[in-house]
Amino acid sequence: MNTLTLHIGNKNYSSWSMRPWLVLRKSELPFAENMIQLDVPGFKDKLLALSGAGTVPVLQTRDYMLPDSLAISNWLAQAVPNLWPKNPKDKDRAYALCQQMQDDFTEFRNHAPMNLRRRTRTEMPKSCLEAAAKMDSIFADLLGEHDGHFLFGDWCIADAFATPYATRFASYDIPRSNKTDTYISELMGDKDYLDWEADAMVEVWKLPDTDLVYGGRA
Ligand SMILES: N[C@@H](CCC(=O)N[C@@H](CS)C(=O)NCC(=O)O)C(=O)O
Repeated sequence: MNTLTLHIGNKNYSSWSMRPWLVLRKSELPFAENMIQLDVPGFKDKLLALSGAGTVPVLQTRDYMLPDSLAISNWLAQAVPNLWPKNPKDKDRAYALCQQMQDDFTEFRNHAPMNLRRRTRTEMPKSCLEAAAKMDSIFADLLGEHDGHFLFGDWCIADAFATPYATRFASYDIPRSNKTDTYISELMGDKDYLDWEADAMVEVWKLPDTDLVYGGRA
């Protein structure tokens, strides 16, 4: 029996849920998943029944419910080695970058919501493009600094946090450097990501407001 259950939102849209799900896959710990359909009547009560945060993801461990994608990822990193970079300086930087990816880039997140089914060439407002360019330059600098295909060399939690952003660049065809473009292909070619994406493609729930942003199709 699995002792871990990850409570998540819809796979097509829930960027926060995707991150710890990818970390769990990389941890190789067995886990069950429970999907809660978001933005339908009664969904908030279901989230509040899981934890006071009232959001997903939530990791249900043997003893307690742990909300927040970074807290969950860090819990897993304490259970399993090598989910953070081995070099302590890089570990601190990777952690800080995850926090920045959670809190910053609001204009990018709001204008280009994660929507894995979407592929459009979209005219985005300047504020969105500026935030995306800032992220592109952070990614390109880190990729230039480290050997390997990922931000800190080997795959780590920061790459899980970057993956929803990678999909936004791809969904709306947002300009990026060659380095970042290659990195996006790496993240979106990952076998665990592809499993998540395959589930998203067959989901029947739709969020029309999200599908329609900047000329998308319902
Ligand atoms: N900081 C939290 C944010 C989680 C979050 O906002 N999750 C969204 C789903 S993508 C949610 O639960 N939204 C429902 C709501 O806020 O009512 C995390 O990293 O887990």
